Amino acid sequence: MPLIKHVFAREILDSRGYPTIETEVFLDSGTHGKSAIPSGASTGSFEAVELRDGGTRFLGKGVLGAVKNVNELIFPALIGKNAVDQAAVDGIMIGLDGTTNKGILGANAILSVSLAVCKAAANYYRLPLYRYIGGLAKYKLPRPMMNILNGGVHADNRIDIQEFMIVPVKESSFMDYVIMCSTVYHNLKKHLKSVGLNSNVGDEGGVAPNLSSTKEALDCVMNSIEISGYKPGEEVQIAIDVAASELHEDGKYQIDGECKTSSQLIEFYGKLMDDYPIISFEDPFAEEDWSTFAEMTTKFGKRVQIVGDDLYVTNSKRLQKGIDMAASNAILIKPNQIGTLTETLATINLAKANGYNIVISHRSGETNDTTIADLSVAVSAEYIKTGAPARGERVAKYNQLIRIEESFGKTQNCTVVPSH
Ligand code: 2PG
Ligand code: MG
Repeated sequence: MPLIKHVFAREILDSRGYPTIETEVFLDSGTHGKSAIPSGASTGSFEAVELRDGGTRFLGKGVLGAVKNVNELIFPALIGKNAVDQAAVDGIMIGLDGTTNKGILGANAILSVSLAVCKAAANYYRLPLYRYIGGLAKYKLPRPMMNILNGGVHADNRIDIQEFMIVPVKESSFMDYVIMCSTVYHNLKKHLKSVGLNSNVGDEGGVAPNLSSTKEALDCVMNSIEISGYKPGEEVQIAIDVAASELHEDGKYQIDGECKTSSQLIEFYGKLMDDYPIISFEDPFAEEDWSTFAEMTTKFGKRVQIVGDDLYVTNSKRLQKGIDMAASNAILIKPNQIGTLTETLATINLAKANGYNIVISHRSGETNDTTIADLSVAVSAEYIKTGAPARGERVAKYNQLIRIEESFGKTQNCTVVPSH
């Protein structure tokens, strides 16, 4: 039984240049695991607490308090504990924190230990992380939802919708998905340059041109699919993350210079679906607009994927409410929204048991930690959303999936099966 010998956290930088926490766990066997925690910009209000120091250092975003909590409180509580018993390890930290939102120790502190313990235990058994988490399952690789055009709070332009993603349609190898998406991405950049628009990238590696409406953004994406030689709808589809909590004001939604009621917004989405091959709407409404989510799911749930991100915040209680109300048919999973691996897996299991699609997701502020790539395979998620095929911290996840796919060819019975 591998016992936890040492836990040590430090402050490092994330992809936006803000501090985040990195934690290393050492076992008595000499094996080791390391994790680094991402950070969101369009965060849901019901997410577990990301502990920041405040004050003036690092513009208040320091995480020395979270680091201290790991080194001085969590480490003593975990020393000598069995690293393989993930639920017990996570339970000890949840108990030590004692709040429902991990507000004392910080979800960033707790998750960093949770993931590093899991990685150390996987290393102890010399298992790939996905296999240690997933066990003897028959695995499939996720399909990428690649964010190629950024708006909302992830970019300094006038596009209201936060993410425009492309999704390969036909079942294929992960490498073929990557080739397809990367081709479209580069043609999008070329197209923007050719029409005199900026092709610099936003936080998640997607371009952030100065367009001013949803339609203009979608036309650009369609154009780049076509000039790449792919048929929109048949070979490449579109997914969007509206991140609508950011557009919600006094019960209405501000989009494309107009103020829309919830039902007008549903109508707007219906029109978008008629005009463009959109297969997935993430957070089409604000995080507390449950009834409109349910209305949209009743109306369009057979036709498209409706994904709850800020709506569920990877929290099984909120997901249960969504299931009871039939508020969506898919969930976005971000481990740092809830703060432990055990709770993340519980939410995934609940979603799967109720027929929801699983989309494993990065955050807009990332690190080179590739845990989500392994997690997506471990739970056979339908999709992974981890940004554009650009920027090291995004590409790190795609590259890890390329490696996993390669290892399947050599070692075992994986199949890549169609989703949704
Ligand atoms: C989202 C995410 C990731 P953030 O809204 O889905 O794309 O953004 O990490 O800023 O919450
Ligand atoms: Mg989102």
